[in-house]
Amino acid sequence: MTVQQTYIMLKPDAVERRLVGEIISRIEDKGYSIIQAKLMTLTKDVIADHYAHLTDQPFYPKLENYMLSGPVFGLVVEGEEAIQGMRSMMGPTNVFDANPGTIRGDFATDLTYNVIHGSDSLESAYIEIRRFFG
Ligand code: DAT
Ligand code: MG
Repeated sequence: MTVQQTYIMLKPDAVERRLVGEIISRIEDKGYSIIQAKLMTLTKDVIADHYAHLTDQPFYPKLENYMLSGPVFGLVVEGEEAIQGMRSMMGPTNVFDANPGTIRGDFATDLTYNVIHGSDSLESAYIEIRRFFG
């Protein structure tokens, strides 16, 4: 068991739908700590860095518009095995496979508008925390 930090981002639909408190409650109830947090408005450049693995995809313009559509709430979450733990709490990328009880399973019905981002590996957590918190 290792204490890890992961980058979590509550996407524009989560902020607009006032789900921030509910989702933070779930993270804290699980036993993780929030060690940094801020509301931010993203730029096209930051979005392209963050989703560099997807810029060639046909759905990228929609994803970019979505991420530009309002502020996001970025968090650094810390806890035992927090990277995989948060991915489990989020549910899978495909919301149609996301079980009730997961954040995407409970709050999302659309592949793009899926409420939450979480780092998927130690390496991406390190890069993403630096990208958004310096
Ligand atoms: P995740 O957010 O689960 O880490 P990802 O990094 O593969 O998934 O993709 C980033 C986001 O891009 C994802 O949250 C929603 C969007 N996305 C991924 N695949 C998609 C698809 N086939 N159609 C529409 N949007 C998609
Ligand atoms: Mg991802």
